[in-house]
Amino acid sequence: MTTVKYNTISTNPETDAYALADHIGQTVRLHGAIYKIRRMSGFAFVLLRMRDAIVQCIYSEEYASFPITLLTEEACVRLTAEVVAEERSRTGYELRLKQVQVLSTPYEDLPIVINQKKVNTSLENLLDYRPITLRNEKERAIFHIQAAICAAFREFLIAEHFTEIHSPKIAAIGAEGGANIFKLPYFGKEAYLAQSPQFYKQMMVGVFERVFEIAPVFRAEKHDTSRHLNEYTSVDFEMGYIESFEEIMATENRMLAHCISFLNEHCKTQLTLLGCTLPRIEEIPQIPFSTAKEWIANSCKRKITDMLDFEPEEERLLCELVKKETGSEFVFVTHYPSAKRPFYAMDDPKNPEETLSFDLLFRGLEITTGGQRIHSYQEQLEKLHARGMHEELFEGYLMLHKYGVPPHGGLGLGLERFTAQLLGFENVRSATLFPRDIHRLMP
Ligand code: AMO
Repeated sequence: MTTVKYNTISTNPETDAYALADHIGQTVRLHGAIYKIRRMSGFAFVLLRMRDAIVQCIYSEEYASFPITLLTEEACVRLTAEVVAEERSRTGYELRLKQVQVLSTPYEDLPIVINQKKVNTSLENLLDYRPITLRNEKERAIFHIQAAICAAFREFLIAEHFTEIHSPKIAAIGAEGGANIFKLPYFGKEAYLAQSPQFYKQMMVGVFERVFEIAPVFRAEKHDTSRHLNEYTSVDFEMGYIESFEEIMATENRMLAHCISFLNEHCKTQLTLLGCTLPRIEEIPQIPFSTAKEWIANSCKRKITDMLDFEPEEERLLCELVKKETGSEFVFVTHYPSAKRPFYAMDDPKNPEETLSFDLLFRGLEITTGGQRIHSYQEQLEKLHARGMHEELFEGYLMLHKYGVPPHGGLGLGLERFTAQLLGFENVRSATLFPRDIHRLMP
């Protein structure tokens, strides 16, 4: 596999905190925001929030050519400092401030304390003050990890010959069906916000064979739960010339394993800060939906109320059972009932009541849906008609089937859900930069 360098650390101490150790005995320039000033007797610790880390500087009148009163928390500064070897320091050096250029100072004091280890407040407050709470070291680490997850997926998919695409987010029809679609006035017509890139990624299989996209999608979910957002980032891929839908699961299995080793390599500091233990991924176990349903019902003495889908509690219980039995924190549930899957899902020729599709559950929550798609024009028309859908509306999409497309399939993974489960959060909003939910449109 080819490797793309991730966040390459240069040897420029002005921007790269990790390069400082190479400059012991020298005077360096640094820039960043003053994160915290801790006054001691006769000197002060000044924590500077740099692009990649928070570094501790020492202010003392003995070395500095400016008064400490010039420094205020959240001021953006350019500093000159001497890097002096210091055995007692964790880093092996201390940074003695010499000069400062104040580039900007905050207009007001912050309404919330952000420079403790953790922002000590409710999730609501954390989100209300997002532009500043994200500056907290731990909050920032979450999104550093999320960025690395995307970098890992990209690296893997590019190496596996997938081409990145950018499909429209304004569409004439919904791809996923159901009522959770946002309507949009569009120059005298009605348009919709894309629920997924489903149709476009399938169309692009006819062009590039293997494609992926990491982009926002929109769901008009009216319910207010810890796992639903109205806008989330979907990691989608679609691949042609598959021989079975198991190939899609195998590709996701490898993509996730690559992601975990990528995070272990590139995000140690952030993972430690967040106290996160990454899961081990070997071969992810698979279980058919109907077998899983019965297993949960029998083992947990529960009545099955919905034969077509899982209740959230059942997903949680299934993950517990799988972990106990196999040690895996992931499980693929396969062969979902046809009645519950979208019209593009391929039915199992051995049992048309079921589809060649799957969900991936991780630590009690669905993080991915995927499966094989119908590629025959006739078959697709029949399924549309059987569902009372109008083929005229799908003219653009059906060109795919009409003019030939290989057997294909793919998946969509919710980035925020995956991040939240990985980091052990109870609410998907904790892993969302600026969540959009039924109550929240700001900031
Ligand atoms: P589905 O609708 O199951 O499938 O969505 C795929 C994955 O997206 C995430 N997800 C959500 N995350 C946060 N808030 C939501 N409201 C939300 N809804 C879904 C979940 C889910 O597993 N086109 C298919 C995918 C495919 O078959 O390729 C689709 O969108 O993690």
